[in-house]
Amino acid sequence: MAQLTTEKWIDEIKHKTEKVGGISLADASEKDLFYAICGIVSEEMNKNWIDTQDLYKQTQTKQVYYLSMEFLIGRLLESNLLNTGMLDACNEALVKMGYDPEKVYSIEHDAGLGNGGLGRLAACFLESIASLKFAGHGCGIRYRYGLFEQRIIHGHQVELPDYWLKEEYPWETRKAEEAIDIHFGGDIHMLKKNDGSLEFKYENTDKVTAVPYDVPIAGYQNGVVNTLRLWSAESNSGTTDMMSTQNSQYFHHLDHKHSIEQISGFLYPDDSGYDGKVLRLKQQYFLVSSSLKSIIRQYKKNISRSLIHLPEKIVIQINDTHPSLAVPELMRILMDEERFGWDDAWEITTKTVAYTNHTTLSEALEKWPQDMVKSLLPRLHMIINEINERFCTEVWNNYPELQNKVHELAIIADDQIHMARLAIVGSFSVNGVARLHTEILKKKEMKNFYTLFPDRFNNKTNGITHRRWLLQVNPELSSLITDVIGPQWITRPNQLISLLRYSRDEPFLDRVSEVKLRNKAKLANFIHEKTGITVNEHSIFDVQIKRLHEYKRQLLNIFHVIHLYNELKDNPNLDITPRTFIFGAKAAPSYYFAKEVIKLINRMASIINNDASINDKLKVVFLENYNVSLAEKIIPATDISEQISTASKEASGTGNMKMMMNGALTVGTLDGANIEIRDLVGDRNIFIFGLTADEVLHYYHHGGYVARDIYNTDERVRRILDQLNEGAFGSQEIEFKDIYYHILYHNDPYFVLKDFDAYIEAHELVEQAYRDKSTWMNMSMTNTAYSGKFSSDRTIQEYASEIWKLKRMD
Ligand code: 26V
Repeated sequence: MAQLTTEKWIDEIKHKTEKVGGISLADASEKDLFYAICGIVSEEMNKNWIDTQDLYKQTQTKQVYYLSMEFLIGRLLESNLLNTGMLDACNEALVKMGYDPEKVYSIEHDAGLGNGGLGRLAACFLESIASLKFAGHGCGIRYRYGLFEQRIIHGHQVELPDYWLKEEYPWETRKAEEAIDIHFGGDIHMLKKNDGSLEFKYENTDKVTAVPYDVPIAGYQNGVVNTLRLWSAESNSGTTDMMSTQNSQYFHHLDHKHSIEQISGFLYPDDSGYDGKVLRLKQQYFLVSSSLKSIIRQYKKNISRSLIHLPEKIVIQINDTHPSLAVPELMRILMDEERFGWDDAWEITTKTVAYTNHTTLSEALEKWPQDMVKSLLPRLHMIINEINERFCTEVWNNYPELQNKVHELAIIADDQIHMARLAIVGSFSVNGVARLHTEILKKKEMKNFYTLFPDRFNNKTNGITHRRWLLQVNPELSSLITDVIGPQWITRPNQLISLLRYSRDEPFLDRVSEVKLRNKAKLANFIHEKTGITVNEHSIFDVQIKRLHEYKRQLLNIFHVIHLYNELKDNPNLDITPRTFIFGAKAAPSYYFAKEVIKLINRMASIINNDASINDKLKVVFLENYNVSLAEKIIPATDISEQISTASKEASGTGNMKMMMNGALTVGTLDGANIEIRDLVGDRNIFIFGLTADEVLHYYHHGGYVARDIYNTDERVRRILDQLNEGAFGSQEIEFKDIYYHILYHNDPYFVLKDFDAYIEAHELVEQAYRDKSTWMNMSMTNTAYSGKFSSDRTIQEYASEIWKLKRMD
């Protein structure tokens, strides 16, 4: 891409603010500069955007569409500058003009269109797809409200709406002329035609207009610009036409308009518990129908009028079951609109759709009540019924050994539609997101389906874009890396392995450790600014940042903190390395227990941070409103990465990869991708503790764990639980009693007490290791060196060659 010099940048910024914004540079605010720079970058990307799409058209190359209810993209300005090769010059220009680039970039409101790992993965994938020159695009929803903004008030989580579109969003282009009509409800009439075929007519449907807003996704300095298409729900009858009608009609019309706009109104904030809300089902169909229709429209325009060869040119990857209505919707389009018979339509559909599973937690598995689907999507309901009938018959006739399992396999059972089963039956690929997770799917959770379709199942261990999560967020470490191994790692992340040659090079490690210290000092400043808490940058920064969920066991972490606090109260002279425990976590608004844990963390923070006798040996910080931008500040400053889920529960984890890449050491269970991290770095370079997945699953199936036994025998545990029960940390005695009861009377379903001892021991090893700086830095560098495997470039390369069958565009 054209390189602007620093001087040229200053001219361009001046031109944009004055000529386009109508403000003289002298009066321009940081916000004015932000929009001016976005304009310059957009112009630069637009040229390539058009060329890229032209190229795809001309070459008729196969394209992947990644359908996802979530794209957690965060801010885009800095990454767009980086990927267009303009970051350094822009930074220099801003500094020359007397501005702090970071301040200017932070004007951008995070696009928080996701809950957590699943949504951030989708964003990392888009970056890698473009950087590897694959023809691939995202399809999602342009929610007017993203994930709620979290405030901590008196230690409690309070949710505020995230109206991220309050100010103009500089990266989107509204494509009104490409709008699509979506139909809900209505009556279906079946007509028998002369040739014996059936025709389905829909009447009295509710029509919703889906308007696309396109966001460009730039590859890393390669001229590729792909598209993230976000759909917005609009009602197409104008309000002004209604002004003259009767009052009551007018209000009815407004109501109707409002209910349509609600479809893309807000992102559901719950990434744990499935909840059969009709609006969520509407959102899913809205995404699926508008995306498929627009994909097919383009296919017809650019490739062929007939869809018979669709699977050769198009692949649709569905991100969890949320877009799994893609299966019956594609069937509907092929049969009712394109006039294919069932068998051909089924063949095309099941060769086009591929499904990724992201969780085995039973409470997150989607099931929709049949009645709800029937009234909202009558034609899809008929098709799902037919898929189910045919599938069950096939199992019954051809798999005698599964005859007694038909109820567990059936897509419709007990009046519910099981979306994971629909997705498996209707697609050609089913993948898990880390080795252990895929094994659990095959051997346990989806065992019967694996018997039926062994070739469909495959693993694609997650990854993260190292360009954002190392190069962009940790520029100083990145430039040290480039100094010793050259810049090729930016496009060939496996080359980070060459860092092993420097993992005992003391002068190099000293420089790396100085960078870490500066990153920590910077985070310490930020913490002070935001919370008033003073933290020591020489303390161990021990970090747990992720959604708050029982299975992720923030409770185990805070029990460790309470334990250390108790020890220090007993023995104030205890010689421990100072620690700063940093938490960031949002709880689903309706998740009572998760909110209790947030309260407990905040309460311990205020007790410990204000206890002079602790002498600054312990600090606890809860940073509110954890999001992508906050993660970018915390990760480069992390020493210890807490990945302590109950084994078998965390499908993969991706925060673990981000922190490892930035030189943090993992304290973790043998769960998700932690196992693959351990396999690479070896036991010496990671702190593994606790039950294995097999042990956890064994307890679930056969019993044998009694939490109270641990309470009775481990006095450290008893002390903590008694403190909670007796109100030692509560402002009233009753506070935190529920945690006590939950653990002892529900028998500690996530094995917090069971793993407590091993966890404490792991942290004692952390403490010892930290005392020997050169060992620590060697371990840290070893982690960075092996982290190349966890680049999403590797993951995407695997999807592309093993599932999508795409070739790079070079
Ligand atoms: C479920 C629901 C249900 C109700 C409404 C909203 C909603 C949103 C998301 C989900 C599914 C959550 C599944 C998920 O996020 N899984 C995470 O995926 C990551 C990427 O593969 C993986 O690293 C994490 O381990 C896994 O928990």
